[in-house]
Amino acid sequence: MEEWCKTMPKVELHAHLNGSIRVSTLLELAKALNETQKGAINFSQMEHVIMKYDLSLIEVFQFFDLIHNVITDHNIVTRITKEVIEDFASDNVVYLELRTTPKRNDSIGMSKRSYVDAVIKGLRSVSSVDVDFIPKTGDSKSLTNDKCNGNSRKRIIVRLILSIDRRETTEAAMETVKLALEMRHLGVVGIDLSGNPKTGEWTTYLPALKFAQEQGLNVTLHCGEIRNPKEIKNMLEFHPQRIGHACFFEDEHWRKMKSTKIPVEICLTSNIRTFSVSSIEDHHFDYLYKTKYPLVLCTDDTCVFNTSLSKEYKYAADSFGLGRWEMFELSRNAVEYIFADNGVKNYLRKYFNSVSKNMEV
Ligand code: 6MZ
Repeated sequence: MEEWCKTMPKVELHAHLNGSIRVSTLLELAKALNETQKGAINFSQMEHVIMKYDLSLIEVFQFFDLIHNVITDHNIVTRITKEVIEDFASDNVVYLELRTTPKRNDSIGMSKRSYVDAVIKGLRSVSSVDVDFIPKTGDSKSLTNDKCNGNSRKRIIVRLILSIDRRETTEAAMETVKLALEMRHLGVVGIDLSGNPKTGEWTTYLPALKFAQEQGLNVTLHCGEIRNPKEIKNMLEFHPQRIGHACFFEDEHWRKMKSTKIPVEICLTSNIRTFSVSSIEDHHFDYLYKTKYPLVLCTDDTCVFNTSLSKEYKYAADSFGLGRWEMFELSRNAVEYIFADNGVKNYLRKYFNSVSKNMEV
């Protein structure tokens, strides 16, 4: 079944760049850093979090700090991006919205802009697969179906979402939104609010998030990753274009969701491993799926949670009794919730249609 899930075309809408770093690259970079700067990395802590199966949210965020420590120059950002794209493409992800927090680090001459430039360089440097990340003018009219085009090379369409970390200031968040607006022609399609849900107040970012929406950027919020009914209610009233997780929703939140139909990015392994949902049988995927609520299966952080999108589909199939056809439809439906323009959407709809005729479902 996992092999079949791998061959199925998939759409990934909730993947954090640095949480998806290859484990081998992380270890290699950590070793190199320790050689040049003795004690820069706490290896035993790193091994502990890599090997540990269940990670509390606190440990997950310690893990991110460790990953961020190895990013000591722009070339490393470029390399991580290139490898992450290659990994998603080899898992047959045909459309990927990759999110990352633009980082400013004066000690290494990195600005938020130069960080995102390094990400874009990573997209350009992939050679094993065609990476389509520049939006076509005129609503992506020139995106053509590979088969019609006689082009047999594998292709992945990538769009970027810039994240705001809940540790940042209002001004830093606004800088990220302005950067996203300036980089729309390079495939930036949205803004995400993420980071440790126990940190800060989301209202700190409201001016930046409102500005983003007013300017036509899509907004997705990490929402309900911990119990915080008031924050969940206020976030839903803001009406983001999508939300991630939705683990601690109460009846009043689901009632609101029923009328707004905000699509939910579901990350099964992440939610189970961080104890945000007590058991897979209790996961809200079941309720949302049965009520035909708009949802999309995603990975969150392939490195941190040792997963892939194929594994997430298999996990859903095993846990909730989905057959091949149901999984294919789940994957196809995700196209409706992407942030890219209608040209890309139409291309993907046609692509899924053509594949459905040849896939054994
Ligand atoms: C909240 C998360 C997250 O931005 O450096 N991030 N935020 N909840 C999660 N679920 C467990 N997983 C990842 O990728 C890593 C950053 O993404 C956010 C955190 O801010 C983390 O530092 P980038 O590419």
